[in-house]
Amino acid sequence: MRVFRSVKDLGPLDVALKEAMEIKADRYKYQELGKNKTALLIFFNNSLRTRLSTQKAAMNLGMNVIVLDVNQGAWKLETERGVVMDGDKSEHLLEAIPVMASYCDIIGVRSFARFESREDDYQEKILEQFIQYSGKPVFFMESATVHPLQSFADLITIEEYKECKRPKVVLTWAPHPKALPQAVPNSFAEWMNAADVDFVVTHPEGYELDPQFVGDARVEYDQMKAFEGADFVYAKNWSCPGVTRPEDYGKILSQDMSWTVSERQMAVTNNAHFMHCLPVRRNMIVTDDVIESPRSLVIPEAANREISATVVLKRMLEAL
Ligand code: AN0
Ligand code: CP
Repeated sequence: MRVFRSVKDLGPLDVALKEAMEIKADRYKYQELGKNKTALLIFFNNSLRTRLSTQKAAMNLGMNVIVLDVNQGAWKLETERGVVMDGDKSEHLLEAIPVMASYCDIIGVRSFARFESREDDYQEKILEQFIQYSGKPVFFMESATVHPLQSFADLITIEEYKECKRPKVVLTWAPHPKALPQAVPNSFAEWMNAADVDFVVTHPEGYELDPQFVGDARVEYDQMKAFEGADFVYAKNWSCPGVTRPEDYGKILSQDMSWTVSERQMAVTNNAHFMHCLPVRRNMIVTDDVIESPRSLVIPEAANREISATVVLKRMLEAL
C-alpha cells in the first residue's frame, strides 16, 4: 500500500478485519518488519489519539518514530505556489516535503480543512502535495476531507460488539459551538457503505454530506425516526459541507440542542451502543448519562486506533 486515504486502499474488508483481529491478539507479531525503518508523523493540527496510537503502532512493528508539530518550532510554511514570500512564512512546502521525506520511509500527515475554499479542501491540496513530492508512502491522519484510521478503528469496534449479523448503524449530527470539519462523517459514511451493515444518516437540513462519501446511504431528517431499532449510534458534529449551497461551506447552520444524544433518543433504539471518535464536548454532543453508560464504546473505540494504525503501517512496510 503506497497511499492510505480510503476504504478502497485496504482491499477486501473481511481480510483487513481478520488481519486486525490477528494483530489485536498479538500486537507484536510483526515486530521485525519495521527494523531500521522510520515513520515520520507530521501534525498541522492538534491530536491526542492519533498522535499516541500511531506512535504505538509504529513501535509495535519495531519502527523508529519522529513526530513533528509543524506549528510548534518548525518554520512557518507557505503552501501556495507563486506567492512572493515577504510575509511571516519562512519556508515553502515544496522544499519542506522532500527534505522531511529524506529522513524517513513512511509519512503520516494530519492537515484539517481550512474552510477558506471548499475547492481547495475537497481537492486535498496539502495531502496531494505530500503524495506527489515526497516519493514515500503517505497515510492520512485526518486530512481536509477524510479520517480513514478512525473509520477503520470504528469498523473494527462494530465488528467486535455487534450482536446480530447485519446491525443497524446510525450516524447522527449533533450540535457543537465551533465549526468542525466533515472528515470524520465523510469517512465513516464511506466505510459503512462498504461494510455489511444497515446504514442510516440523520442531520438537520443543509448538512447533506458530499455524494462521493455518502453515496446512496439512507438519509432521514427526523432524528427520532432514524434512531428506531438502531444497534449502534455514532454521533458527530460537522459544519455545512456546502453541497446544496456552496456559499455556506464551513458554516454553523444549526445549534439545535434537541439533537444532543440523550436517554430520550437512546430509548427508541435496540439498546444501541454509543460511539464517538473523541474528543467530545459533553452535554453538547452527548449527555453525561449516555457517554458513561455501559453501552458506550468510546474508550474501546479509541483503543482500536492502535490496531487500525498497526494494520496500515504493516501493509505499507510490506510494500516498501
Ligand atoms: C476534529 C474534527 O471534528 O474533525 C478531530 C476529530 C478527530 N475535532 C475537533 O477539532 C474538536
Ligand atoms: N479521534 C481522533 O482522531 O482524536 P485526536 O484528534 O485526538 O487524534
